[in-house]
Amino acid sequence: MQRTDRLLTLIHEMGCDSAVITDRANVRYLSGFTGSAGYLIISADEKLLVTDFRYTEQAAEQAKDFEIKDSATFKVKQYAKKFSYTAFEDEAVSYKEYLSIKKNFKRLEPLGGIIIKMRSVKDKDEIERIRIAEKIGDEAFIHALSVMKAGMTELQLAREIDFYMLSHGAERLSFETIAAAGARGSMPHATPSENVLKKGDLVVMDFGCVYDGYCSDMTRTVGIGNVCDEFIEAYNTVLKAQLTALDMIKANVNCTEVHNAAFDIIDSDYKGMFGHALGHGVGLEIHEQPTFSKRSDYPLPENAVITVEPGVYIPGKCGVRIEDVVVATPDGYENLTSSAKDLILI
Ligand SMILES: [Mn+2]
Repeated sequence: MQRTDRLLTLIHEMGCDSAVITDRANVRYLSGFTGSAGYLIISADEKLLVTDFRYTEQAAEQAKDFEIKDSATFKVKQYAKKFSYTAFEDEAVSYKEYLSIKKNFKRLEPLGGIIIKMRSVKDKDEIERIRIAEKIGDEAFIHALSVMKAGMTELQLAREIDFYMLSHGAERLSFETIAAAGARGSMPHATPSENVLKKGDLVVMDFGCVYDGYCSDMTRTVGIGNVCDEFIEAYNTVLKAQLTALDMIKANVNCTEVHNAAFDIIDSDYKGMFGHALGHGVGLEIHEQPTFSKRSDYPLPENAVITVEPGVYIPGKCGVRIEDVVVATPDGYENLTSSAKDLILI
């Protein structure tokens, strides 16, 4: 069934006869339109995409199932008179947007996480795009290994990874690349700095790119020269946690149980040093549903695409994180990340 038809079924169950969709990723998901301004009005009778002069031509090309309206001339309030209850994206509108929606539609009902939930299950085309994006990341990692050396800065390393991805098919980065060496690695989201890579450092690299709208995400941790036994032990603990979690993954496994399995392995040796969720969905956005966390007490949907990224963060010393992206299948998972995971020493 088409995505808009599935949405219609769900909003009818809520007692709504229409939906107004303003979130950019959701607009793209439902219509195919990639422009930065535009919203959808969906009902059983008609599917409209309202955008402005800059995008009307593009919208007509991309959103073939939608009738395109120019916001300069389209009278929303007039049009919306025929609706009784309209679902709106309570989790994705600003207060200003809310006021404008409220002015134009008679009665509103919150849509909640309905579209986010739809998006948590990927179709073949979506998985294929993430696969390509992840492959660009894998290749960027090989490139990073070839240029990494003591004396270069985190910023130089990050820009090498970025430029590689952007010049090998990526349309943009999924998020600002993380490259954190030595003690800076203990900040899970360290932004790259002028800090210089030194012999004995562990270097955490977390990066991803977007291919045809879909995000990739991966993390590897690499040693410069010989690293001390303490760091190697930390690395092996995180690797063990990741492999244990991966082993558990298949459709319908409880998401919190997967998180806890990895968490317990790290926390028993490194109390309080793995403080984030084990994984998050990826898709049109870098952080989507489902998640592997303390609070994700629900079954993992088949064809969810999700990261598995345990880490350990030892203040003043180092950080280790290893992250793959997998697709949940009935019997297990497909790993979309193919980079090596045994500790690499440069
Ligand atoms: Mn991630």
